[in-house]
Amino acid sequence: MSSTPRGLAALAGITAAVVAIGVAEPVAVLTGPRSAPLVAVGGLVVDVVPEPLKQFAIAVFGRYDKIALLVGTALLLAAGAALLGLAAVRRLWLGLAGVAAFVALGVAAALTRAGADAADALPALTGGGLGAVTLWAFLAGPLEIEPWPWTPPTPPQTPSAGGQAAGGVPAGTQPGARGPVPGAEAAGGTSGGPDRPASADPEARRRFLRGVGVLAGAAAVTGLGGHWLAGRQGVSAARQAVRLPAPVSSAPAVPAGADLSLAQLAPYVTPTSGFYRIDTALVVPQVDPETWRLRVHGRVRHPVELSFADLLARPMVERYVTLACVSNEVGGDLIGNARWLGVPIRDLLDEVEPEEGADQVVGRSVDGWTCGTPTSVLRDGRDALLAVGMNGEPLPVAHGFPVRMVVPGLYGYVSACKWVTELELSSFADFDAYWVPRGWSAQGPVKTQSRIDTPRPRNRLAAGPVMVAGVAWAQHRGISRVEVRVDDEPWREATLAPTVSVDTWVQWSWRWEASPGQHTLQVRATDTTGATQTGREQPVAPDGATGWHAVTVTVR
Ligand SMILES: Nc1nc2c(c(=O)[nH]1)N[C@H]1C(S)=C(S)[C@@H](COP(=O)(O)O)O[C@H]1N2
Ligand SMILES: [Mo]
Repeated sequence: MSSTPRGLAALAGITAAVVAIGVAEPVAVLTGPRSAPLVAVGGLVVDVVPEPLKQFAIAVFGRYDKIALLVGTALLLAAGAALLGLAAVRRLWLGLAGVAAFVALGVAAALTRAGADAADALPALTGGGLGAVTLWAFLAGPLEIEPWPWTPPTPPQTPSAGGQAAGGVPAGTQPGARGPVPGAEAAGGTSGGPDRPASADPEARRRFLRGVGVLAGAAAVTGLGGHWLAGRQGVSAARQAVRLPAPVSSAPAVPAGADLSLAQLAPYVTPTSGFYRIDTALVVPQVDPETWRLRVHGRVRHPVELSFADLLARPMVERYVTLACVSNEVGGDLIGNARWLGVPIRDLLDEVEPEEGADQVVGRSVDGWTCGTPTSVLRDGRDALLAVGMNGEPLPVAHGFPVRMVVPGLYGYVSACKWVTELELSSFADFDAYWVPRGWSAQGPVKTQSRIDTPRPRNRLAAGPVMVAGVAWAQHRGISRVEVRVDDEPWREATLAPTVSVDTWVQWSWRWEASPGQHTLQVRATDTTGATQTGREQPVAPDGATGWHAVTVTVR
């Protein structure tokens, strides 16, 4: 029966952890969602886990990698808490030292987040404090369970003696057994010994389980309540109140025929709701436009600081730009095309006058994430924007509300800073942005790529004419040709749909006379510099995948 008290001890540890997390949540309503221990520790994990592991997580969990991380952190915490309970039932101080270690981890994680201040330690400290009290209550206090293992074996008891008639002190308790008394330890491993069945003290057991239920329930209520309150602190109301100004220069109209409107083909303009999302933020930063500031500073002659109103008062342009992620695999969907409204970054840089040699503009997000963009790219005339609008609406919170960067021709990790609050003029020699020390290239021009959207690998095709179609992109260079190949036949030129500009992807199509059997379709694109997409296969790290997208189908 010794497994029963062990189970109870583990349960005590887990309950203490639930109390700690549940108490920390409402405290984090005051100090900010990123100071909540689970989120803070998860964020620390995101920043420190080796890149291959992160790639593995993204590959395995895909869009759910963040949820997987939080669930994983919670499961590890639960396992650690169970072990703590087991340790604490023999040596209370061991359990409390373990709680202190967890608290130290939570505090360290919260304090090392960008922009953290001392108050961010509060959720972990309060949670840990009440977690420790919980552990004590179960193992030495009012909710006490029998220490394990029991030494020396207690003789069988009469029901009257086994209850807790004696003022809450469970009968049979061995005070020494839970203190740092050598005898208790010597008795370890007596699982075969004459343990007293836990059922001999059903009242103590019931009291214990009632304690677990009440505490875990109360923790769930405060935890969920805190979480709900934190959600109400979001900026969705502020976002809805934003009135976007009209652009002085509108986006060109999408030409008729730019969208072939085929069922499986990505639409020319990606609906905002379906736009991919990539960032390191475990909780989406909630940035109040009232208090938002943009500092343009560093190696400049005239640093400036702008409010959101200042930004909205500047001349705005609206442009279609296709944004792509460097982590997009060949054939992948981490790419989308939207209509962005924003202030040209070029004009701002002209005003602050970057110093000679300041060849990198570091975009810094409120959460500390950074990207490094070549100053020359931002000033070469392309439509690099501080964007406030996406597809005619204020930026969605997850896509960077209130302000983000969008730079045609560069992967997002070197250019598309969401929740941006600083543009710091620096140099590539002096500063490495977030992904660079993690093994990614400091320079991230988008590689010429193409994708087959229809047919799809599992489509059943009938012999005869089949519309093969997809998208191709080489932002800011533009696509001049797309070719398709069936098996080892010669490459055939596809038809390019019209497009708005060289800064967006283009749809392509090709009519295939399909014959029965299994066939592999391949696609490759050529940009306007005349360079044809390489067929050499390279992984996404360090600067973007290469290779030809291939789709194998069966025709009947
Ligand atoms: N603050 C912040 N901005 C960020 C990132 C990030 O992790 N944090 N990720 C970048 C990357 S890697 C990409 S591909 C784009 C994706 O933008 P989206 O989520 O709006 O599609 O955002 C960029 N901006
Ligand atoms: Mo990305």
